[in-house]
Amino acid sequence: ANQTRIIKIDGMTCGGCVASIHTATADIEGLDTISVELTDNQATVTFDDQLTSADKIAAAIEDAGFDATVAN
Ligand code: 9UX
Repeated sequence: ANQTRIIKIDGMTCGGCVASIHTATADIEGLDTISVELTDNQATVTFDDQLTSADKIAAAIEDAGFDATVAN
């Protein structure tokens, strides 16, 4: 099924960080959309839960150097 989740992200300070997160998540199979909200310190993601998970997406953001926590 498709899910929408919010991932809280610490460590984003400029648009370059937003771009880094887009790059870090671009190849995740099953991730449909990611909206990185810099001033809210979060990203809203939609994905197919048969192919990926909020935890996997958060792990990719962590690998890019940010602190990412699934919020809901
Ligand atoms: Mo901006 Mo972010 O100079 O990883 S790119 S702070």
